[in-house]
Amino acid sequence: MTQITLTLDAVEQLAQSCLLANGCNADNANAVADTILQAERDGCHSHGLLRLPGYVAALKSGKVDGHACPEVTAVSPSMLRVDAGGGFAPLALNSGRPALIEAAKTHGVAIMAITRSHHFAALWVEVEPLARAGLAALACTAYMPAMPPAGGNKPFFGTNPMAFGWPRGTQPPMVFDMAAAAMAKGEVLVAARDGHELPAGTGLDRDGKPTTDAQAIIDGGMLLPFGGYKGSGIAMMIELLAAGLIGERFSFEAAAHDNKDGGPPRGGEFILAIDPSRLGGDDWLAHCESFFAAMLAIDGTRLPGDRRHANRAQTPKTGIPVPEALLNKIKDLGGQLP
Ligand code: NDP
Ligand code: PYC
Repeated sequence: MTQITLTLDAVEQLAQSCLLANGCNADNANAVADTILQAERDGCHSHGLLRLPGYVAALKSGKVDGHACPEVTAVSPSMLRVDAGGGFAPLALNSGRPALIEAAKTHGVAIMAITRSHHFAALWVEVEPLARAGLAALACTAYMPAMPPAGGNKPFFGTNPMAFGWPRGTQPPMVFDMAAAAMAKGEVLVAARDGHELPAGTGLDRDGKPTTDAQAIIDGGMLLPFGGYKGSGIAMMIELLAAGLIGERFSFEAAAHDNKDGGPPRGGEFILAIDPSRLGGDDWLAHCESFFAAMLAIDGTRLPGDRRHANRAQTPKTGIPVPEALLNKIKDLGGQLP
């Protein structure tokens, strides 16, 4: 596969110009392009430029409003609702974040519910700023049916990611971010594109047989929850938090209403932010740092997010490898390099 190396600026401009060319206003284009840039910068290629054709498809079909203007309302002093107005999630997140941080600092804990949004991104991008603001944060969202509940043979839960961020004072926050599926669908798409075999236990083919062939999962197969019934339970919890609790669509409802344009379906997101200084005592930070130190003293361990931070330090120097075929597709869709 031929790859072209782009600078970070070029990635951002490519994404922005493509979104602007397909019906986003500047606020929406900049918010989505920034999310794509962060993914590419940290080496999360499954949720970077790869997603741009899907974003564009949703704009072209009219499913997503590229001019959406999110509205933030306080349901109670510690509960915020952001009505994304049928737009992509990144602008809704940016719009609600300052009020969420303020409410969590004022009341110790706060929730932000995002509704009428279209989510196609990695979740660590969303909890990291909250952890940088000194808050513990949990975010989750549902998707469209991609895996069965434990024991079942029909996709019902989305790949349903969940991210957890923890503040670490002057150090970068710890951010753990995982799909409830054994692997994110985006990673399966990348593996199929690059011809990589998947680990055993990732999914089933269209006949319900276990497979390590990424293309077989995409072609009518399904993913499996990570860890059997445990991942299935987490996926169910995420459906309840990101749909039931906030009055948005469950994955099976999202699919029933989706126009199948390949872009993100309508759905919701649940974000919880907690101020650790309220319950953890004056020394909560040092106490938790001693926990991380004890954990990392065990040979072979690392913190979740370390891989991304290592990439983040390198990519401004090395640039971003983009498959030529993807770059050409984005150019065909109106994306322009500087
Ligand atoms: P991974 O399985 O690659 O990684 C899950 C987490 O485990 C990461 O925080 C990762 O950190 C950490 N990790 C991996 N290896 C180790 C290790 N040896 N020691 C400690 N921690 C480790 O991610 P998934 O495939 O589950 O998900 C990929 C992305 O897809 C996520 O960002 C998720 O938000 C996104 N997604 C989005 C969806 C949506 O609807 N918008 C749906 C599903 C997924 P590190 O990154 O540093 O390796
Ligand atoms: O990787 O499973 C995934 C995914 C779904 C929506 C966005 N990413």
